[in-house]
Amino acid sequence: MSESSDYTPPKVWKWEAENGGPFASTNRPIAGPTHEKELPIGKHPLQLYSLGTPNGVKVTILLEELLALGYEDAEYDAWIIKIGDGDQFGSGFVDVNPNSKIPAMMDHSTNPPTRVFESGAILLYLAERFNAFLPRDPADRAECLSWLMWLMGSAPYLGGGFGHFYNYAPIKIEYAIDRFTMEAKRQLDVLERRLTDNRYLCGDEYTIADIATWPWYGGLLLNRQYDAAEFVDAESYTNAMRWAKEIDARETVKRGRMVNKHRGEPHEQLHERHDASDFDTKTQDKIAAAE
Ligand SMILES: N[C@@H](CCC(=O)N[C@@H](CS)C(=O)NCC(=O)O)C(=O)O
Repeated sequence: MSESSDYTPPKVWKWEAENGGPFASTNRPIAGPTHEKELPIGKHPLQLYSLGTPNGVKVTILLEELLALGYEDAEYDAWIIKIGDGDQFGSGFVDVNPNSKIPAMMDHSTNPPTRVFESGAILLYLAERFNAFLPRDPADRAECLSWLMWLMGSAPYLGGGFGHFYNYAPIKIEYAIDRFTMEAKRQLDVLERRLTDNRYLCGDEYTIADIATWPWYGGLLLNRQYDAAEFVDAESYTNAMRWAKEIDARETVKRGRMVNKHRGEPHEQLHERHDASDFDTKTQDKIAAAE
């Protein structure tokens, strides 16, 4: 391993605006709003403020799954929060999520309305509210929540660790890439072993644990994350790959992935969703054709 660092940390770290790498324009060492901005509220009880990232699509996939099962109360408005533009620091968004990260959700069917932030908490809230995608049997439920919490604890090593240093960081640091590739591959092996004897993470049932995990690790295996499938030898995780492809083929997953997506193929981008018909009429290709 190359040893090349002439950096000695100062006694007290100071914030220099340019030291945040590609996210320097939005990264800051303090919380709280930067500007006043109310959030819009649409016609449905569930108001989602999000973006089509792995954390965001966890929620839109679950909502589309619930709607496909016939839970009409799962209809939702999905508003786009452009984190590259700093929308997550608007006062209205910070009121819903003091941590200034997507996804965040308001449920206006309660009085007063209920705020929920952290994608895992949103999945659990919706699964409990609709009594779906979460096993009822206590032992199965414990297994499912264990995998959900595993994902919530593990994904930051994949995104903030591996993805950041392999893909986004302005310099390639061998030590950091080695450390986080080791961990990402260890996590993939955890999944591989679990999915060797189980169709889904919690057994035979497709649950919020799969819905939370698939956008991260399924995305990595299917080469949608960090262009790193070859680097991590995705094909060697045969059972995790079988699981990733099976979930990828669900129509609900295809729809969920389109919501609040503002990059990629125009026909896959539905910037905002306010009605089920928006998938047919408001994708970016349709909007461009109508102009
Ligand atoms: N643990 C959080 C993580 C959410 C998160 O990291 N969201 C990212 C996008 S995927 C974000 O909003 N980043 C904006 C920022 O850090 O300013 C969750 O699961 O909801």
